[in-house]
Amino acid sequence: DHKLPLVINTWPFTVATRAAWKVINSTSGTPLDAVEQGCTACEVAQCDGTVGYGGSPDESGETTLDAMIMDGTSHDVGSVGCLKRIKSAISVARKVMELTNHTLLVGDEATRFAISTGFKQENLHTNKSVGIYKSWLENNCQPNFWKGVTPNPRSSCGPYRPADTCQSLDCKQDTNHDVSSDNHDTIGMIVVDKNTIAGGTSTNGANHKISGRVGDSPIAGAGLYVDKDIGGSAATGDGDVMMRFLPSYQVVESMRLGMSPKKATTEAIMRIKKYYPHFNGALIAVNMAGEVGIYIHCNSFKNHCNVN
Ligand code: SD4
Repeated sequence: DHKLPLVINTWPFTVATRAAWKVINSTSGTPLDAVEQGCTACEVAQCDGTVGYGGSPDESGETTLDAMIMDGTSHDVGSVGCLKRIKSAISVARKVMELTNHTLLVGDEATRFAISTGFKQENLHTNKSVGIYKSWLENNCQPNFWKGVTPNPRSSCGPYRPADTCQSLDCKQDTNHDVSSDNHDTIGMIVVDKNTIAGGTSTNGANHKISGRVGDSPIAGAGLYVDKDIGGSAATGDGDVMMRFLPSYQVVESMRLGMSPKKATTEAIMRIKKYYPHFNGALIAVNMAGEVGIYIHCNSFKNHCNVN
């Protein structure tokens, strides 16, 4: 017996869940408002250092943000990728959805759009992000996202060492990504009430990404997908790998064919695992009856595996 309304999100980001719940439980609250407020709470709280400002500096030391919001009734989507110098990524995404005919704006131009709609431009650095960046520079700039040796005119370190000479275990996996349970947490949130469904994502991406990198979180069908006739799904984890499979769309389509949320998330993860056995990632899903399913692929996400 599942009760609506319902809020689910990735990770134990209860500050976000509570903020969304407060909105959806009020008389005028809509799932879209709840998603925006929920993800905003995480951006303000800098959940796990991987949502909002002050986390995951890229190769040049800058924090950039990815976010998306989707309306399951109209099928409207608004997204920002590699958003710079603006803290409220999910709210800018909502402005993209509501004020424009576009779906995704990126980089400095997304910043310009945000400023034109009233957002404040701010530095996203914190002492913590500067510290993470400095220690990375001091540790020979281990190239997280390059395949092999790369002369590096792009940042102040380099030339890079080849990935296979590094000592860490991660280097021996199929991807060079710096993935640990501390470095890959997106908020993906879905809110369902008896009328409709909405979803959102927000993240500062991956530590030491190549400047300009956009992950899965702002890509419809990859980081998130919602459909009022079926339900919704959201992803967290190694977005560079996961976005190749549009897993959130896959989950919703599997549920459309009759799979439970649990089975659909399991199946979508298995498709990725077949090609990338060591990737880190998880999917959450809910159908319009309020039935929930999640599947976590355990690698460095292993601390979270007991919920499978
Ligand atoms: C990304 N998927 O940018 C995001 C990060 C993440 O759990 O979800 N971490 O690749």
